[in-house]
Amino acid sequence: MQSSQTLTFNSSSSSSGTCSSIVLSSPVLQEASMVVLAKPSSLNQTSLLKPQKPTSPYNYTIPIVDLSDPISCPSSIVKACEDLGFFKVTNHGISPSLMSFLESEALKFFSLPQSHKDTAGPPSPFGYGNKKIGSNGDVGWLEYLLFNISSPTSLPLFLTHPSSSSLRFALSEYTAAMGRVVGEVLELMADGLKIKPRDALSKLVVNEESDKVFRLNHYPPCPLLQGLNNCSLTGFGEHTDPQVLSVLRSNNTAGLQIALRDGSWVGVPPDQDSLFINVGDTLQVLTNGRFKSVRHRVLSNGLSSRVSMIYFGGPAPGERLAPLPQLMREGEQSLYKEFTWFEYKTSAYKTRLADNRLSVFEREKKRSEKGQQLQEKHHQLFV
Ligand SMILES: O=C(O)CCC(=O)C(=O)O
Repeated sequence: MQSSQTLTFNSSSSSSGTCSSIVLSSPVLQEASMVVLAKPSSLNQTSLLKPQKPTSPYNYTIPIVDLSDPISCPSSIVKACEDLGFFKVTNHGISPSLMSFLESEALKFFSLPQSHKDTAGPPSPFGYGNKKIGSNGDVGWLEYLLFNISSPTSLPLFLTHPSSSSLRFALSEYTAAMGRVVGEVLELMADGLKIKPRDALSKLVVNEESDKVFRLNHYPPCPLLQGLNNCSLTGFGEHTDPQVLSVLRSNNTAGLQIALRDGSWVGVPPDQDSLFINVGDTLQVLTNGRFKSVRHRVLSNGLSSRVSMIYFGGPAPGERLAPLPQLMREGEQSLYKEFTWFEYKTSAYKTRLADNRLSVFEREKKRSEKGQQLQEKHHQLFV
């Protein structure tokens, strides 16, 4: 039987990263089915580590797209999106000093007293959040800042304070640069897909009205986990990103994992000089399922702090989402009902992180085809 490992903490605790109780059962700790490392916490405990699907046994190489090589870029982007929905980008032109400037400004914020940080929250949905992700019961061992960067007027109040001017400046420079990266990657993707015009995809996310969101995540160390074998924490539970594309940069602390098509998980070796691109649900729809949004999660070993910054490129709220006609083969039917980005976001906010949010937008036809396939399989097996 697979060993179960559970870590619980008091999610109402005011100091971030404070484990009030750890409950573990691992191969090492089988005899003690419950090891309480600290005072049991109140009723408000949340399990952060559930038995996870095993990680892939073989060494998987994350596809790399070298943006300085315009000849191979378009096809390698398309291949990575078809195979995995995920790739690493090198030679992206973002200066390392800009990336580390924002990282250090983020860390300055996260090292402020908890009471101070709390004034920038709770995230509804934007602002400072601590352990709770969304409003449907998801939790993780992290704290974060979530920004709506579509309009300068929607920045949270604390950022307008003079003491936040460096963070504000770093954010504005970095997110502008990320907007350019998203636009460039989507144009190269259009080249690779051989669709015209070149901005067929990029125009969705670079408009004034496009829905651009930015997130700074801080996964603090958890000293209570140190020295415990085979134990890790759910920093951010498995999910897909709803938008078109997300661009992630992290410090050199590991933790990010992606799911392969067979459902197994592989760790993404951290690389603070590179950017990582996730295909989002919207791009899956635009390509009629040719690209799949990548399921990912963060598991941390609690030893060192991880900082990640993610730019989410989404369409304008009223944008109707449907497969691009340029990508449809003759007679090909859309796998999805038509919906707007606003409708999708509204629906996504009501779901849990791990839910397949696109399923309610899939067309009946697909379901009945699936049903037919199942019936045929059943027939072959039993008749
Ligand atoms: O922190 C990371 O590396 C990934 C976080 C993530 O997936 C998210 O914020 O949506």
